[in-house]
Amino acid sequence: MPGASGRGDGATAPLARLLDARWPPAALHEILRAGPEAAARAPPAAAAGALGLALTGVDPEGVPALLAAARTGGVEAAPGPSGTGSGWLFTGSDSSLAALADRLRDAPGALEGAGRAIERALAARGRAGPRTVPTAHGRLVVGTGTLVMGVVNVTPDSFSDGGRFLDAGAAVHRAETLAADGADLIDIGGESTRPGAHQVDVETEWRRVGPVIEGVAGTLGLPISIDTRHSEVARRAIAAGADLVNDVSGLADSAMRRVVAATGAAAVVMHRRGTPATMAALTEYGDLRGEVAAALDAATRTAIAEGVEPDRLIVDPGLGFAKTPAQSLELLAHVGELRSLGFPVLVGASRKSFLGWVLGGVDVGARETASVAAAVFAARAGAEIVRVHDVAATVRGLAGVATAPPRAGDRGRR
Ligand code: PMM
Repeated sequence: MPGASGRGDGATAPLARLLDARWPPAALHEILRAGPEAAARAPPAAAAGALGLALTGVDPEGVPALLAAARTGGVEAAPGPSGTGSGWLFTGSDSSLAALADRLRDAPGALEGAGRAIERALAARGRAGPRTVPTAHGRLVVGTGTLVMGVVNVTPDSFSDGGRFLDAGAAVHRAETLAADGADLIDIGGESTRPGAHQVDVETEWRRVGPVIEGVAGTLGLPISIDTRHSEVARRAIAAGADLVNDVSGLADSAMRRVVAATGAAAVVMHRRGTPATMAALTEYGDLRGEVAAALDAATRTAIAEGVEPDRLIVDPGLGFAKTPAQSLELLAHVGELRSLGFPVLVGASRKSFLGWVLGGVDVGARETASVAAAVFAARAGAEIVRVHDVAATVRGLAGVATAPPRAGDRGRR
């Protein structure tokens, strides 16, 4: 990702994240094993009481003034988990943290950004109701009930459905089935991202996805997402009717950022390290949640600095991409923390191997119930969009989740 490599606009800018301590990974482990009903009973995202806030990227010179500002307002401060000296944990009420943000705005230069970062996290916590994400040809409306993104992989080798929809007619039919099952948007991909998968060239990828996008755009009545890391595939897909770009490389390529900015496509910025061939060896993190959030923050800032409109961006922790099963579980348990970045959050847990691990080693065909439980849990935890293969079962599971007003009316259709 742009930020992960230190490139981009202010990769070390202060970042504040409201912590989500309600679901330790062990508790989530049990919820996923128990199934969707247990997930639907998990406490909702917004809880009352003292808040924990992690602040990273603070200039060390500003730390004495930062701690003094916290003490003045009755906010408890302790060194953060990264152990780098630049990470701090604050505990306080909503109002005392807001007052801290105010005080930091008046503090010397190094801390002004910290004040803005805290303000942004608090604003994201308080945000409720519908929000419009403009896309290349229409819009998505998030915040009126969790949106279900149905997956169509036009590949010979995806881990979950590889080879089933390689024929364009079968893939179009699959998209129509997912739409009839209640999908709110359809994600079409032509390159497998399974660990160890080989990369596909642009022409091969386009031969797979082009006819499918042409076959569904404008006829399904749903926004279409192109799952690609190739800017040229994204460009052609948008010209053929795709609305958003789902980029598992997190807009790492400047050409991709240019395509997104020029076309007005919405974009999913996913976190990963390396490539499918190398990612299994890139799972060392000092502060997993903090590093994933910081990389997504840096990637979105780079995109915005290059002309992508902020309200077109969606972030995704990238479960399974350079994460061990335990790390994917931890990110899912705390996925609501990513809302502090200020963008809608998308989660893709469906059929992934960490669910097989949670279930004691079952293969991909036996992960549907846990996949639905993961989607329901993600919705409870604050994700606005879930990316799934089993749309009908997910829609049924989500029907019992009160994240927002009932799923009715304008749910993102054009
Ligand atoms: N996972 C896969 C592919 N694309 N895109 C996003 N945004 N998030 C994900 O988690 C994600 C993705 C791998 O799953 P698949 O092979 O079943 O599509």
